[in-house]
Parts: sequence; structure tokens; C-alpha cells
Amino acid sequence: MTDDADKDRLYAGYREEVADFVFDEQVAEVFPDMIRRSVPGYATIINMIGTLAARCVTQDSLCYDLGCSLGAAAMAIDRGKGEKSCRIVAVDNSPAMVKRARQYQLMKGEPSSVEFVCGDVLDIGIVSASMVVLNFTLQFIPLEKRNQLLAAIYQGMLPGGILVLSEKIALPSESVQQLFTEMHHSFKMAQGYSELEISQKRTALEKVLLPETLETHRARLKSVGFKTVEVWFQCFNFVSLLAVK
Ligand code: GEK
Repeated sequence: MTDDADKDRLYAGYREEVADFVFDEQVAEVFPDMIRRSVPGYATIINMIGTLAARCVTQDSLCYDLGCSLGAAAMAIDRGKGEKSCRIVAVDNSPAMVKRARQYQLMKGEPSSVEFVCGDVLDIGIVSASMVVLNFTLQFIPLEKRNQLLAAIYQGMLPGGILVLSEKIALPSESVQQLFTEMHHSFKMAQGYSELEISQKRTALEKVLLPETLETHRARLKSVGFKTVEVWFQCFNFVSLLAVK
């Protein structure tokens, strides 16, 4: 259950001008509620990241949660890996997110293999990785930098290592794009967002969240070297891919 103070009402009031979306203190404060009510299947994806970690994380390797926000995927890897010793590096370039993620970790007071780093995923060196997660992060990276990031991830992975890439996608068919956009809208209405909230948030994200087609993602993953690329989750225009080195 979400406390009233933690509920996402950021776009509930009318705004004369809607500025581009940023991951600031206000967003970090309500983020768990915001992502749960905005991304269909988010909880399932986080759970399955833990299940994948149980199978794929190897002893003395590293794991990366890139664009970690409050670290939900990193914590799922930590739970899933069990007793295996490995470092989990969770990176985000929003100081507000990283500050909160570290506070939650301290509040939980449990031993953790997760190390939060405030930085740009484009500058983080990936080494000896058995698992890398980009859970709804690549969509915020400038289009011209996406190849370079995926290539660096591939280079830094161990043979047999896995990448989980979750994204909001664009559909090649205009009619399916329209249908899935409407279905996402209905999902958000059912989660308690108003028409005004949905439309103002959409405007805020327009120039910031840049979706690509599934085909573009597949082709890029193959072009940097991944042998196996499969969709393991899809709900309308929200997809998660599994790529194996
Ligand atoms: C989750 N993975 O809960 N470097 C580092 N971080 C970045 C960059 C960058 N260049 N660009 C954006 N971010 C999380 C959810 S949210 C998805 C990820 C969403 C960060 C940004 O600060 C934000 O925290 C995150 O990527 C995207 O499983 O809000 O739709």
C-alpha cells in the first residue's frame, strides 16, 4: 500500500506550461508509486529479474543495474543470487534517486551486495559481468549514444552473461501504435490517473523518452555481438528482452 505522501500526483494540477521531465527530488519521492502505476507488468519484470539472477549470476562476477532509480532491479538480483559472492553495481545519474536508494538501503539495515554509484551509464566501465540490467533506461539515452552503450556492455560481459533490456517501444504499424497507446492510456486510467495527468505527463516525456521499434532493438543487440535475443515479456508497448552473450 502507498502512503498518501508517497502517491504520484505530480501532474494532477493544471500546468500553464509543461516542462521536460526530469528525475528530480519530487519524482524520486513518489517513484515507486509512479512506475508501478505507469508501466504495466513492472512488478512482474522486477520479480523475474530475481528469478533470472538465480539461474545466471555466477560466483565472483559483477552485476550491473544501469539507470537503477531506487535500485529495485539491483535488490532483486541481490535476493535472487542467493549465497553467491558477487558485487552488484547500481548506477543512476540522478543525485536525488541515488540519495534515496542509499537511504532505503541503510533503513533496511540488512547485509547487501549492492553498491550505489551516482554517475552516467555512458561513463561506467563494465567488467566481468554475468548479468546487466537496463530496465527502462535505454529509452532516455540519446539515440546516437545507444550503440556505444550496448557495445560497451557486450564487451564487458562474461561469455554466457545475460542482458535484460526493458523498454517502451514504438510500433511499426500506425494502427497498432494507436491501439497500444490507447490500451496504455486505459491502464493508467484504471490505476487512478486522470486524463489531465496522463496528457501532461505525456507532454513532459515527449522529447525525453524516445522509443524505438522492437526490430531496431533486436538489430542493435545482434550488431554489437549478442548471439541470442528473445522477447520474454510484453504487455502492449512495454517489452523486456533477454540477450545472451
Ligand atoms: C527500475 N531501472 O526501477 N545515466 C544514468 N542514469 C540515467 C541516465 C544516464 N545517462 N539517463 C537516465 N537515467 C529502474 C527504472 S527509470 C524509468 C528506471 C522510468 C536514469 C534516470 O535518472 C532514472 O532514474 C532511470 O534512468 C529511468 O527498475 O522512469 O520510466
